[in-house]
Amino acid sequence: MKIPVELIQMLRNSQEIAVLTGAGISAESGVPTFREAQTGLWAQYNPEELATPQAFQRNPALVWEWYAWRRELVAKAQPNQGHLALVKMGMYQKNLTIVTQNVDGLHQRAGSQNVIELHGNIQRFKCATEHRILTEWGEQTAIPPHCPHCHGLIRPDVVWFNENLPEQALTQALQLINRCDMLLSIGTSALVQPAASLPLVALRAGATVVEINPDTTPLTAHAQFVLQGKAGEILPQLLQ
Ligand code: BV8
Repeated sequence: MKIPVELIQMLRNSQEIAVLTGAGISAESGVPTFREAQTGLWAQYNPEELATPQAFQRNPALVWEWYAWRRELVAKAQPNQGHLALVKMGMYQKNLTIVTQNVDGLHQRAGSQNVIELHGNIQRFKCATEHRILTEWGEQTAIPPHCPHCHGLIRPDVVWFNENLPEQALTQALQLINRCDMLLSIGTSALVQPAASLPLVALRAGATVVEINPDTTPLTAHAQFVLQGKAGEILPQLLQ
C-alpha cells in the first residue's frame, strides 16, 4: 500500500491526533474480532448476545466463562506492530490520544500513555449490584464469585450492549474529537454506537479523517484518506 506523501506531511504538521481503534488492531495479536466467527466452544454464540446484562442475568456462569476464556487469550496475546507503531507515533507527536473500543489493554501493554477505554477493560472487575470496582475477592471460580461487600455477583468491568458508556471516558473522547485536526480510525467496523459516530463528529469539526482497514465500512465513503490493509502493515509506514 503506497502512503500518500500529502498524508505523511499532514501527520507531521498536525497539532493533535485522535486515534479510534477497534478489534481489528488486535487481530494480528491473535485476539478474534467481533465480526470473525469465534472458535471452539464459543463458535455457537454471537458475541452481541453474550455481551449483555440480560445474558449475564439469564446465565451468569456462561457469560463468566466466556470472559474467562477471552481473558486467558488476551493475557497470552502480545501487542503487534500496529500497537507499537502508535507508541512511536505518540513519541514524536506529543498530542496523540487513543480512544479504544477494545477491552484487551494491549495499547497500554505496548506502551501507549494516553488511552481512553470507551468500553472498559476485561482485566478489571466490578460488583454487578453496586458497580464497585473490585481488585480481589475469593478464589478463582468457574462461576461468578460474590462481592465481599454486598454479596452481589462479580462481573467484568466492561460496557455491555444497551449499557451506558463510562461518562468520563465518553466526555474526554468527545472533547478530544472536537479539537483534533486529524483522526485515524483503525480496525473498526464502524457499526457500534456511539463510538461509530466519533469520526463523523470529527469530520464535522473540520478534522481530516483517515481509515485503516482491510475492508470497507460505513465510514469509508466519508474518510479523506482510505488505507486499505492491515494495521500492523500500514501503521509502521506512517512513521516515515
Ligand atoms: C449505548 C465491550 C446508550 C464488551 C462492546 C444507535 C443506533 C443503533 C444502535 C444503537 C445506537 N445507540 C445504541 C445502540 C445499541 C448498541 C449498538 O451500537 N448496537 C449495534 C450492534 C447496532 N450500542 C450500545 O448498546 C452502547 N451503549 O449506546 O448506551 C443506551 C443505553 C441503553 C439502551 C440503549 C442505548 C454500548 C456499546 C458497547 C458494547 N460493548 N465491547 C466486550 O468486549 O465483551 S462492543 C464491542 O463490539 C467492541 O468493543 C467494539 O466496539 C464492537 C465491535 O466493533 P469493532 O471493534 O469494530 O470490531 P468488529 O469485529 O466489528 O470489526 C473489526 C474490524 O477490523 C473489521 O472492520 C475488520 O475488517 C477490521 N480488521 C480485521 N483485521 C484487521 C482489521 N483492521 C485492521 N487491521 C487488521 N489486521
